[in-house]
Amino acid sequence: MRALFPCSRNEFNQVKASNKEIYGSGGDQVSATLKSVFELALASQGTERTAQMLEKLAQELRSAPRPAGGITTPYANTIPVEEQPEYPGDRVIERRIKSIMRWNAMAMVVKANSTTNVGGHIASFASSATLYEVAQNHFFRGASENFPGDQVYFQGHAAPGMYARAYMEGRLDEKDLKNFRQELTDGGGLSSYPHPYLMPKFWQFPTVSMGLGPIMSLYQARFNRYLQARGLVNWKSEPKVWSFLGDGESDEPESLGAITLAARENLDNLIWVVNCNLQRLDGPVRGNGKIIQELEGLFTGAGWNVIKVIWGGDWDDLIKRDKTGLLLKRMEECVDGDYQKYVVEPGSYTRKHFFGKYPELLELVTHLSDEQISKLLRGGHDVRKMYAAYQAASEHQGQPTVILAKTVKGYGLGEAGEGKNISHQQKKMNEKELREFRGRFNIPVSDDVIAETPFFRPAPDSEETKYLLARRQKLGGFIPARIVKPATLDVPKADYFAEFFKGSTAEASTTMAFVRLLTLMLRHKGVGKNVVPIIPDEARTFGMDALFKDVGIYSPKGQLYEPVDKKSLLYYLEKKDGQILEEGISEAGAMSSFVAAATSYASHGVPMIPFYTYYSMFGLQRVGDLFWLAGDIRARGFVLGATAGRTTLNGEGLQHQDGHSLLHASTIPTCLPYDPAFGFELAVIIADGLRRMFVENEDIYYYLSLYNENYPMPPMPAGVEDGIVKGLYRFKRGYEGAKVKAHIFGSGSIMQSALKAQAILAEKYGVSADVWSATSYKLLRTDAIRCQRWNMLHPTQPAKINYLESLLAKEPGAFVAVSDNIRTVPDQIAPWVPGGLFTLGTDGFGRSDTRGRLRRFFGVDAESTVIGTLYALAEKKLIERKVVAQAIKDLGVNPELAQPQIV
Ligand SMILES: Cc1ncc(C[n+]2csc(CCOP(=O)(O)OP(=O)(O)O)c2C)c(N)n1
Ligand SMILES: [Mg+2]
Repeated sequence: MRALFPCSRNEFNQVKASNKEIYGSGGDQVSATLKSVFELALASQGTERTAQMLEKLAQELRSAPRPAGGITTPYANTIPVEEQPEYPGDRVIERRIKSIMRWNAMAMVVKANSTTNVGGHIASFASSATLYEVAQNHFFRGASENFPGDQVYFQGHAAPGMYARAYMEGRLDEKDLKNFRQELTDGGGLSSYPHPYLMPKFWQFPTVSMGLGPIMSLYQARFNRYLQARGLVNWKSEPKVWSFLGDGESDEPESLGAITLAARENLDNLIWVVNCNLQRLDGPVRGNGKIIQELEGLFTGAGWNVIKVIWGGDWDDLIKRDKTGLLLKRMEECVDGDYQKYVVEPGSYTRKHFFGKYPELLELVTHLSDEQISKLLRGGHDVRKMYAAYQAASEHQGQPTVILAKTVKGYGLGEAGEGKNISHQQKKMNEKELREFRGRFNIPVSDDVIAETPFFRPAPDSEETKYLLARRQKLGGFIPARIVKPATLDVPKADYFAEFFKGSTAEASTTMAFVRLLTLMLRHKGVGKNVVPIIPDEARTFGMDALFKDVGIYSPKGQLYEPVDKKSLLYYLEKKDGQILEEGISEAGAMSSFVAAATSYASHGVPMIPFYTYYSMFGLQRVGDLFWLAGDIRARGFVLGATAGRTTLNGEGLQHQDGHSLLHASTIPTCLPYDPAFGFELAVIIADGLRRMFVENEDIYYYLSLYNENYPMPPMPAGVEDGIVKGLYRFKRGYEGAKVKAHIFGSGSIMQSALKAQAILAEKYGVSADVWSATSYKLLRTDAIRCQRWNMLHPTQPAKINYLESLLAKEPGAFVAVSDNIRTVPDQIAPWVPGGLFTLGTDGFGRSDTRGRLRRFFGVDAESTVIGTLYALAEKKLIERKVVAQAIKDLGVNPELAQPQIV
């Protein structure tokens, strides 16, 4: 105290006593004491020094342990001017480069929309150009020997800016830019947003579905730690994962839903940059509040290192000269709606309404013209401020960092769309607006061609091009770039799973079969270490808990406690190099981990084999967008929807009983959905998947339904492997010599109904039914569609026969499908089944009851299958209708049973 304040303890106590009167006693005594210290500091040290001391204390406060919850600091830059490092780049050249990029990014969108209506965005990149350029010139590290490169998640709507840079780098040419969003034109153009599926050498991470970029980047950073902890990589330095997101994007639950994980696991390899241009698509993000403050509170509470970059260097002098504290007060008072207004109104407005609120503040800006006031930079447009933030973030240890950078949406577009509510959708500019833009950024485009918005690229030997290339060369190469080094795995062939081909009389479910298969995979000498079991808090449900002890649960902290079940053989083991990713109750998080593991072959040149097993109802239906993204990002791996089947999973009722995931999975172009009925089918499918993905390097992934119904697992009939993989094979023929023939397609657990129906039909109705296992309706359909299209376009050539036709063309009788999924799943193949397909399925909401009652209710039990088959035969006039009526009576089926499907 003495050292700081040249006052006696007596003097201090006097001030303290008077403050105590104001603040009262008890808890408030602390406030009184703080206030006393503050007043004395102010009196003895002056405003400036006191402010510095307070800032230091605020910094300490930020890193102090605290309970979860929001905490904010003043609406000021986190990094004080004194701690701002020298800018290492050539600001003049960098500005010229950036200006050219601004022009080309804008021109690309305007040009495309002058002749088409393909859309595009100008305002997002206009606001974030500095955020990217500082990182491109000084931070993003490209891949090099023993270093996979920093992983950067670019904000999807800023894609034109990334193309504009790649154009200047010489990676894209004018034709590419001209065909922005015209991928089917003239040999192909650039994809609208980051899509690795469409531009596999350029984009690494799809981001444009808001919220998915942030959550994936977080789990990517964690997966990088996992790979290191398990000794699967040995990098010379650790890559940083950068994620750029919009402030509006932070509204998505996925964006913020997992941020505590990043802090808990000390992911200091993760840097998020939130482009706080205060606007989203329709209008302000938080017109009545401050998004930066709100996010600061959330991230600080979650344990992140928060760096606010609010004010550009132009403000430093004003802040310094403000001895009253009124400037900060005014900054705090204004809401984001006000700040947006200051962008669209002239400087005179800001003078009057922002500074003019207090005469002292007006004084502060008397030396500035209105024009200068209107140009006072925001932090996110100031390269020195951004550099300081990136530098601090890169060096920060022990916590992930979020940089909250304040910018202007549509920066530089002026009247055409700077800070306006319509800015997001601005994609056209008239000649006057183009001239203004050109003037503001000094682009050498002449008046006579400006209306055509020509692209401008400095010559290869220009200062700009040389500078730009030298910077990227120094940093290891271009970003974004998706460089996939060829790598294959020595995966097991089908015979490794021979035990499944023998079958077993002991009852088992396909889930149990899968767990056994996964155990075999984990024990495999060649690729066991590449297996990544991922589970969102459901291992016990699936009988996978034995794996906890076998291979351990990944935890960067190891296990700091003794697990309650330590005495049991299979206790809950967490360890630093654990193999299982136990994600807790976060399907979005688990799916993000799946994506990280499933793209490890591309990101790191280390193929991994993820098996993500989850409660099927909470997968495609809940986080379907991430499944879609897994296709785009070229994921390779297995997802397993366990507890599948609207009637097989009984008891759990409406919200749990899944009968439609297979249909959802069918909509994803690179996903192969399978519905195996038996252990041997599972083994054949997985062995084939391993070969296709990790030997043939196909960019596909698998979705398999797993069920929890126990029944004897039969041995594999001879020669069915090809049919299993293609989607249909004859599992069990009906008896020979019958007059009436039928065919029942079963799949998954409901195969049991098909087999029982086969026996009843033979015994009671003299019908010989062949039972087929339909392992994948989607694959059958895809094959049929492919042939159909070819035939349509080659009408004079011999028609191609699809797989289904080749199997069924000569089969007599009626065809019936029975499924534990909605009818649309089997109906996918109906057009190609000779004489049509009669389908039984589980349309409608599930109910809690026994399996038997549920199957009767939905009409997919053995008896209903018999009736369905007889009906299909009667429809074809192969039997008489009265046989069906008799069967309904014989089998005790109530014909007036309520229909489960509503509307
Ligand atoms: C999941 C999802 N919902 C909606 C959209 C449509 N959309 C595209 S951009 C946008 C606004 C973006 O605002 P912000 O995140 O603040 O980005 P900015 O362009 O302002 O940087 C919206 C709603 C989307 N791409 N993804
Ligand atoms: Mg925004």
